[in-house]
Amino acid sequence: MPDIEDWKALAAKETGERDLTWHTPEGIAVKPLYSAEDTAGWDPGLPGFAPFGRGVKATMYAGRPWTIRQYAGFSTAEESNAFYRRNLAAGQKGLSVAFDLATHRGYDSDHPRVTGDVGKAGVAIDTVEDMRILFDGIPLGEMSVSMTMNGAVIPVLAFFIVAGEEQGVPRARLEGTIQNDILKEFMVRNTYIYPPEPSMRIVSDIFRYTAAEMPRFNSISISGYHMQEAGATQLQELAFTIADGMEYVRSGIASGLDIDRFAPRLSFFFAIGMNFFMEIAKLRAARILWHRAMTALGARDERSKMLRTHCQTSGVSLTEQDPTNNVIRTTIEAMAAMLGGTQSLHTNALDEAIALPTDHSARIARNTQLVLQEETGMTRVVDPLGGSYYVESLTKALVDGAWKLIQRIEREGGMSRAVADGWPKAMIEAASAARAARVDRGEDVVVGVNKFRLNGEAPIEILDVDNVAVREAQVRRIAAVKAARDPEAANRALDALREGASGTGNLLELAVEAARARCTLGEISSAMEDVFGRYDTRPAPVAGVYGGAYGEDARWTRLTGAVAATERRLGRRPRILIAKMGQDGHDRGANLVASAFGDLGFEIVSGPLFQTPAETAATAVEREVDIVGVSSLAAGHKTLIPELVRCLAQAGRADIRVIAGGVIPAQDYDLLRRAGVQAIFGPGTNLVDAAAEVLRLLGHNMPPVGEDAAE
Ligand code: MLC
Ligand code: 5AD
Repeated sequence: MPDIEDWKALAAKETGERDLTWHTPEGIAVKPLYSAEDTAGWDPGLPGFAPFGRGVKATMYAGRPWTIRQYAGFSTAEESNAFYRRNLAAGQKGLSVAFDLATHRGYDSDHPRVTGDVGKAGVAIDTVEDMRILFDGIPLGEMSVSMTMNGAVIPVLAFFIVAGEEQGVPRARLEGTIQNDILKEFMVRNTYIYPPEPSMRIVSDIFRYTAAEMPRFNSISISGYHMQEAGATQLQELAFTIADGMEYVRSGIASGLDIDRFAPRLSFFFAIGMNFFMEIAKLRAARILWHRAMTALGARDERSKMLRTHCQTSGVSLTEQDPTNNVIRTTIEAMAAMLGGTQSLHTNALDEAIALPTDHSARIARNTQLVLQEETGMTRVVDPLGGSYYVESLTKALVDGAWKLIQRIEREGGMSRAVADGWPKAMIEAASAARAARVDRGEDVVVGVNKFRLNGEAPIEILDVDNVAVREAQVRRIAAVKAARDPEAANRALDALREGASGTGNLLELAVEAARARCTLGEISSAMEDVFGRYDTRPAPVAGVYGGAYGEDARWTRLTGAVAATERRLGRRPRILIAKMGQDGHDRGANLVASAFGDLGFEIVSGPLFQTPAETAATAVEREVDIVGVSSLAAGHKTLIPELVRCLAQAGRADIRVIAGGVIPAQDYDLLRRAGVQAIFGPGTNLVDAAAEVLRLLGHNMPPVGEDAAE
């Protein structure tokens, strides 16, 4: 019988001693072969039994397949409702609501800060009436509904409860999940409203209310998804998510709740990217880690220790270029989610890098799951990869690696503290910059982007929401709701909420009263803001990681030389304002550009989040920048960027150049160019190419793109 030493000898002959070890971004050394000796002493156990590595149910999909739960929402409640109904008729099993960014940030659609955002990245919800329309004809006693809401979680959950009530469904029968995960908002997603402390109180108030009143409702969806989207490695995603979960449990206990009263209804949410086996192992490791953490925190009920999760295939792995490749990527990721044992899944649409899904792209995304469930036989066996030497080894490596990171967090005072200190975010941003450099340098291949790229592509059909029309419709409905309500009852409810916020009243309970009295989302949010204040942060891009990856690279050196030449000509370093406008808090792209350009020698002004075009123009003028680079990921670009150009002209500074980057469909390039935008960089842009283009705009004599690279 040949043994592993024989294999090594044979392998060395095949490769001439080449080292085939793959060092993953997680810091795991993946060998080309795994065998029994890698899993010696490791027992994965059985599904349905502690510590649940192989799954939380004994029969898993053989007993009941995962929930096909597509995340969706756009425009008005009417349009989204019609979309949900079409999808449910075509095989979708659960709902998952995407709200627009105005709603996320606690603004009614008629607020002047949100003109670019209404109805764009999700559905606009201002009042109970909108919520009723959203679920019209969808029986809330039978359909489980997830709502991705964190900032304005109190009014949104209150509207949902009252909409159910008015459908004749008592809250005790409502099934679903509220995201309610504020810690990761401060770390990566940025749709917070209030400072961290009152935000954590809101989470506990929701635990308390749902534990008492809504036994079938999951009170939180502790989310790693957005960390991976922001560039985290799978190990970071895993560790920070479990550590977030532990922090929430502690804050629930601190608010006086018994752990086993609320912990069985905590749920999780992970991203599933392209490292197939790592993702499968991540879900298995997550369950083992949660079981361990909850045992340590004193849970006795086994259900408190069961990690149940939703997964979404990775948005950031998808490309604008050659977008049909996205169908392939999403299929592979969906398989990893299922082989990892997810409870619920969203598969992304092929137009992910450009716009929200159309009926057509949403159908392909949904059918990916239907085909996996109905045609492959893969659901018939529980944890079919259990016992795989490689998968079990990876699972163990992730458990050990993540536990170490979790222990560091715990030693330093828990996740709230770590988030306030900012090191997890910085760690994620460093991983993100390193990944961007690997892709830009061609070390990590992205098919159709940095290898096998097509020459010239026709734009695909996309969904475009007319936010002006949506806003007008919402403004009319807000006015009608306000006209029909009893103003005194509304005021009383808002006063009670304000009082509860300064004292110890349950905020959700008080908001349910306000929702019944037809107070709007903006009114409920600002009543709490009166007491809590609104939270603000400033981006702090990392330095040295992106540039560090280039070392002595010839093209990099030419570009830093060009920046230095521009500096001599201008008499100071070229200065760029990296701007975020509207309620779009996606700052990964902005921070990446800031770190890469900073490493090249540009002077970076990182603008605050959530600016109006007038505020951004004022910053540009005040800081005397040469260029404003607008990063837009939430579809506000057609409204906000032309407005910025107008504001700069009004200030007499039409000479400050405006460039744009992010999720901007090719269909909109003409409109932006006509408005005065001088360069547009879509998803997948090589940052060194972009910097060359910017230097050209600043009058440096750079060879055209492509030629400077080939010099
Ligand atoms: C399941 N069940 C079984 C079974 N499998 N019973 C017997 N045998 C089996 N094999 C039972 C369960 O116990 C449960 O009943 C019921 O069936 C439903 O199964 P589930 O596994 O709980 O599934 P589901 O209801 O879909 O809940 C999944 C969840 C939940 C727990 C992960 O939290 C959820 O739906 N999350 C979705 C979150 C989401 O959509 N997020 C979108 C984020 S997008 P019982 O009675 O035990 O409950 C985003 C993007 C952005 O964030 O940034 O905007
Ligand atoms: N509809 C569908 N999918 C959405 N996503 C975000 N908003 C919507 C929406 N309104 C998905 C995208 C994105 C991830 C965060 O969630 O896939 O990358």
